[in-house]
Amino acid sequence: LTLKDEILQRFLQANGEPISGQQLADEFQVSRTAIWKHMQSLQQEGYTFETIKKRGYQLVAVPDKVDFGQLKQLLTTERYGQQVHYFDSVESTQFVAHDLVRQGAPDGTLVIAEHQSAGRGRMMREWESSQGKGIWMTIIIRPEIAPHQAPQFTLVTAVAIVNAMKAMFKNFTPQIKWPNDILVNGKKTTGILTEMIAEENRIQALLIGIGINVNQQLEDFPVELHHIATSLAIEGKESIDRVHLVAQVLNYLEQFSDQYVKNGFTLIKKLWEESSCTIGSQVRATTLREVVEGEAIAITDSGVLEIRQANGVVKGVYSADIELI
Ligand code: BTX
Repeated sequence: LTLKDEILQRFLQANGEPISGQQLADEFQVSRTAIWKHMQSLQQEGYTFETIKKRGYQLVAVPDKVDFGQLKQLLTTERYGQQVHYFDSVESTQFVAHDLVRQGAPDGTLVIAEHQSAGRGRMMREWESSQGKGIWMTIIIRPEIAPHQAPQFTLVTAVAIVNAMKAMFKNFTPQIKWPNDILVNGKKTTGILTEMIAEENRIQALLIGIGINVNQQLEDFPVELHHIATSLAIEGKESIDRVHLVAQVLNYLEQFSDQYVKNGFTLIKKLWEESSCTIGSQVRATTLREVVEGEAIAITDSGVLEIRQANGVVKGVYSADIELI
């Protein structure tokens, strides 16, 4: 721990009791000025201290940040989230992850940020990532699978997130919309972006980007997203501890990824279908080439969505935007 972290730990353990500058200076054997400088730097990070006359300083507010000491304690994983790269603000956690893959980051490395200035969805679409309100993260994984098995990882991830949410929240039910959204009450809370780095027939890494709207209120979203986006806090009517959700998602994700790599897609597919709002619905799928309308009847073992058109012909779509109609 750095001296700044030690000072912070002291205040966190004091449970709101004041501590004097002299006491800290004595304890850490540094000058009062040194203590004061570290406290100023903590203030800049969002910690608030009040001066209590003759008694010292009192910690009265902490910033709403994902606390990694706590994350480690909540993880039951062997690999996922065991290495963390945490940022206050980045352009996109996907970009950072690309660099880390080149530097040899191990399986399960987590990149997470409080804010993204250029968060993105599929096809370079913008992903709104406001400061401190959501979970903006990329997990670098290095599974032993062939490149054609990679797209299913979006579905594996969706199943993991939905299970994490169901374990934590009882007053709403998340649903998966094929291929990469999780909806609550028909609005989008979560997007998944899976990118693959491969050479010839071998996957080097998958970058699983996850964006979850957690503590935003409606006014935190730009107006053009008001009719499609929502947050877990809006739907659950309470603010949510992001660290617990990050941990749960990683715990389930490692479990389901390993399951998929070892035993194939069958179980994941069953779990996916149980939580899907797509299967059995009338949909309009817009692909790069065409628009397909009809009833979504199934996903195949390779993650393709099958749509039965009005003329009875069944078409498979690999990647598309889906509207439920
Ligand atoms: P997508 O292409 O399916 O969805 C993008 C569309 O979703 C946008 O065009 C917009 O209409 C809408 N949208 C934008 N921001 C939000 C939001 N916060 N909530 C709901 N809807 C929104 C989905 O792509 C994949 C998103 C992955 C985001 C993660 S965050 C961590 C990682 N880093 C990064 O840059 N992207 C991923």
